[in-house]
This record gives sequence, C-alpha cells and structure tokens, in this order.
Amino acid sequence: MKMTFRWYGENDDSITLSQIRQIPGVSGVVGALFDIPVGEVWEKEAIKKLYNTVKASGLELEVIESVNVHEDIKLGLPSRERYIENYKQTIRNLSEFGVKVICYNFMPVFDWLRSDLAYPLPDGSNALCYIDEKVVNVDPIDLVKSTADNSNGFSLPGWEPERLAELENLFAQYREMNHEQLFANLKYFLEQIIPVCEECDVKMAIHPDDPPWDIYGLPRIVTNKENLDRLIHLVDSPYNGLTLCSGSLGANPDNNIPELIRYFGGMGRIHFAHVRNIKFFGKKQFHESAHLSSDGSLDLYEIMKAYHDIGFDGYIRPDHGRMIWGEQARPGYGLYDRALGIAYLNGLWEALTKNSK
Ligand code: DNO
Repeated sequence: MKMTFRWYGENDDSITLSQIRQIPGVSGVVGALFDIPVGEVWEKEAIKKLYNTVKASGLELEVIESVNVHEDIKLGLPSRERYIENYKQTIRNLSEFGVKVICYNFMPVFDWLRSDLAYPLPDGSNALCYIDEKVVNVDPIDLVKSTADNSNGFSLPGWEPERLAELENLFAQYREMNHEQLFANLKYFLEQIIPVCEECDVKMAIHPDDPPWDIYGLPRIVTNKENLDRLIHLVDSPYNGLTLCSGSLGANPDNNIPELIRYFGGMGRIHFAHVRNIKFFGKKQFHESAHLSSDGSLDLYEIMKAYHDIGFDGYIRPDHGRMIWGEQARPGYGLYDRALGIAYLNGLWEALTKNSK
C-alpha cells in the first residue's frame, strides 16, 4: 500500500508539506485545485504549479481528491455535454503530471453531512458527529450556514460556496429524480470518461455517500454492496473503481467493511482506501473517533487484515481525525490525530506483514 495524506494547498491548509513529509511512511499527498469552479477544465499551468510544489517537498502527487462532478451531469441536463468534455480534458491534463487516481463522488447537492463539526468527547478533544434527528429537523439551508460558520475559517471539502449558493434552485431540480435516473446519469458519465481514463492510465475511484442513505429527499446511490457492485459494472473496466471509505460506508452497520474490501478489492476495483473509525451511540447516531479499534465501533485490525489478505497495493490515507492538543484546523483535517492514525495503520500493517511470513 502507498500511504498518503490529504492536503488542501498552500493557501488553505493549516498544515505544511514539510510537516507531512515528516510523518513516518508517507509517500505522497492527496491534492486538488480548490479554486477552480466545479465543471471547468483544470489547466496544465495550474496543475504544474501544484505538482512542482509537492515534488519539491519530496512527496508524490498521484491521487487527486476530488475532481468534482458538475450538478448538470448528475441531473442529466443537456448542458452536461460541455461539462463532460471539460472533465475529459481535466483527466488528460492530470495524466501528464503523473496522476494515477481521481477520487470523485456522485452525491446530489451535498457532499458529506454532519450535525456537529466539533462534538465534545470525554477526553477533551472534539470530532465530527452525525445525529440524524438534528439533521433532518433542520432546514438544509441553515445546516449549510452553520457548517460554513463553524469550520474554523476553512472552506470545507464539497461545500464550495458557488455550489451551495443556489441551494433552493438545486433542490427544485432534483424533486423528480429517483435512484434509477441517478444511476442512468452516472452510467452516461462513466461511458464517456472511462475510455479516456483507459487511454491516459488514470483510474476513477468513486467515493461512497456519507452518510450512506437518502437525505432531504435527495437520492443517494453509492451506499452498499449491491449498489457498489452495480456501479462498477455500469462500465466494466478496471478504470471504473472505488474509494472504499470505511467511515462513510460503516455508518450503516449492515455494511460489513472487511467483507466489502475482500469482495471489491479481490476484483481489483479498490483504487483508494480511506480508513477511519466511528463510534455509534444510537441508530443513525455516531461521532468520529481516533483510528484505534478500541476507541470506535469498527475493527481496524480486521479492516487492515482484509487489505493485507487481498495484497492491496493501492493508495491509502487516514481519514478524518479528532481535533486534539488544542489544534485549530479544518474540521476532520488536523495534523495530529491523522498522523497518529497513520502511525497506527502502519503498525498494524507491519504486524500483518511479519505474521504472514
Ligand atoms: C470528506 C471527504 C469527502 C470526499 C468527497 C470525494 O471529508 O471524504 O468530501 O473527498 O466525497 O469526492
């Protein structure tokens, strides 16, 4: 496996590349160009700048998270053609700088959703938290506002202002959309981009919906084994793969994460692993926890064992961490707890490797 760390760039991250470089075992960063409006082409000049900055620090830039998909593609509007052409060009441009995997999602309107960004934990730290009744009983527009207001001054991934400014309008456009139509729109998108990925040797890795169920009447389709299986066969190419996020899929206890890893990883369709833990405290209620198995509800040993058993050699990153030691950072994306997560994941991996000899 290749251990990576998500980085938001020089202007929008509290963490520096030299700090990342000093986390043991990290070979690369997972980056993106956050200032390009969703749907526009990522031009080579801008990619080159990011690439040079990352390489100069001694790290790789082989994974992008995310090239976001324009809402018109998800809605299946005629204007999607232009955005799909742009997406193809972005894939070509990224491939010229050695990018191997693009993480993206196909969630209508929102990306991930939480009710609290700084839920206090007994040890004095805080973490992202999801309490369903707090989410469903709030007007989505108020939730967006409170999320933006409580992000320690950082823009949150997937909550780009330009996408959310037109929230009401977007909701209206999705009113008639069902799961089947969303699947059809995903298929249409994949049929056009996967041939370009094959040509350029760039793998697509769809991120699961977080949490993995419908929200505010918006359909969500990247939620469970059956749907993941369906989507990788929409276009049956190894370039049409998954970001297996343990915390997102794990929010539904019916999803058995080690089983999903063995199944989809065994088919060579997991290109990017997001590994983190969550702790349930009720139905559709969880807070994020330290990566350690005993701190949450998921068994990280079993998760890493599944990756080890399938001979996983793709990219992996620790996912959200708690905010600890007084750090002020983008919620979920501080340095300390994610670095602790990496040390732990590396420890599990070393033990699994030595024990299997
Ligand atoms: C949350 C992230 C997601 C993810 C996107 C991928 O912290 O895991 O925002 O990056 O869904 O497109």
